[in-house]
Amino acid sequence: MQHHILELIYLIGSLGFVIGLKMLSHPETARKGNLVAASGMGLSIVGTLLFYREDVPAMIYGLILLAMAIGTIAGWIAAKKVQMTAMPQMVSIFNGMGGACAMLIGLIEFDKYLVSGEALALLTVLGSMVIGSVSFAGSVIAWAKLNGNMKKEIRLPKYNILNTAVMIIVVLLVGLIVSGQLNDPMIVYITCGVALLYGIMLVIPIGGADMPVVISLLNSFTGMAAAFAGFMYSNKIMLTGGILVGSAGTILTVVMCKAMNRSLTSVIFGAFGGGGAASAAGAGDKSVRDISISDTAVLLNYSKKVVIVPGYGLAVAQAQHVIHELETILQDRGVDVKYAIHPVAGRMPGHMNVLLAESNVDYEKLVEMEHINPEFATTDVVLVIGANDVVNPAAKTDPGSPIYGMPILDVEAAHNVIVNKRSMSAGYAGIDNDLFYKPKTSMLFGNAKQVLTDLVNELKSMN
Ligand code: TAP
Repeated sequence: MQHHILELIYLIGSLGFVIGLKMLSHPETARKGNLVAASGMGLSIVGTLLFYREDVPAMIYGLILLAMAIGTIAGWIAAKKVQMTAMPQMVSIFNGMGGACAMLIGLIEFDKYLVSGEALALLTVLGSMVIGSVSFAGSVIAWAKLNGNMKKEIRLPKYNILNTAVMIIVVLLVGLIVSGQLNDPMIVYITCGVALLYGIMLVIPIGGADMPVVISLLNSFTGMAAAFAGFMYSNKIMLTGGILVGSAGTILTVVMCKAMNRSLTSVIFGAFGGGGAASAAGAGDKSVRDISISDTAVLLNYSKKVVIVPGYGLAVAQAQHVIHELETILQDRGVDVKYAIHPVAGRMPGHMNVLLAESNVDYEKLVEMEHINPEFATTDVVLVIGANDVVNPAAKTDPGSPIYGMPILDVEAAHNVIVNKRSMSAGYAGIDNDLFYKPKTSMLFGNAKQVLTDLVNELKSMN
């Protein structure tokens, strides 16, 4: 009877995951979707504690509850405190925790199968341990890089050959253990160590603009590791959750690669995109044209169509509310205002959507890159706020550029381009941007929040 109740709970939990995931695909339902999926997980955890086995000593329950309390409090505080701009590193470290769980499960469970020599069971245990280790170590490195703790590019000579060799060693070791040719527990620990090393080596050379792809790839690894663990325990909710995370992560990886026009192999083995500040100093004697707040306000006020391009700087400045105010003022004066959303603007997938949703910008006004690009030719003013790489023409014109091939927002086609940023500093890819020196471009220097506030006040005074 207990078993059937648990099966039913797992079914409801799995449905929660699927429905939640579906709801996450639209900004309007995403918040609720997260809650639905979390409730499915909560229900499954409670169900497991109540109905999984009867012979568990009270002390073990005590330990489980203690671990859950510590994890819940730590997760709650971290999620409450995190700045929107630090979200990618938090996602990365949380993902790493999932990988660490799968690794520990493998380490705890392997010896009984090592003794019995069941090949399939051993394969699932080691699958969970190895993939979990790669995901854990890789996520910690990704966190350190995104958090600015690891600024120096470390790239060993012939690193791609080295990495491939380490990966082959891991696969060989797993093969030898599963086939029964090696059955010393020490070999399993060594395999785990080499898998951890591989995780570190995989992420260390990957730079700059390729980080989002790596994070979603590591996400899919954690999902796969959890699915292996679910298979090993014959636990349906773990299996379903793992498969969903694994496949969602894989799809996101493919989508991100497409958005940046990069193949997954070139992300993993190509290791460009870091760029540092290498070519940021390429400005030479080119000059830019400044524009004042009042001239910008006049230009905007008498436009028919304005497209706002939000970027990472908008998030840093926390200027999402004031940009919405600017949009509303212009809209009320009969100007057609839209936002151009680049898939990798900001520092995480959907960053601009989340940011603008916070200030209640109408979702209909957020237009994806492929739909807004043909509209720039009929746009009077493009207002670029804290965006840089996503409007850099080098992606189309300079084969030597680290972002060459990445689709960009074709703002140059508009009649006027006004770029707001604080200085001539480079963006994430560390490269100079020719757009700033084009005859149609004017620079509106300053912190995005201050500049937009001044613009709003100027527009109000023009009434
Ligand atoms: P970036 O190219 O990083 O440029 C942001 C610009 O904002 C900077 O040039 C900076 O110039 C300006 N800025 C910073 N703080 C500002 C402030 N307070 N007020 C006004 N401007 C400010 O941003 P982007 O165009 O959004 O491109 C995103 C980049 O990040 C891409 O290269 C992408 O591949 C990468 N990336 C994306 C993701 C995801 S998934 N979205 C994740 C990791 C990396 P100043 O310093 O001169 O102000």
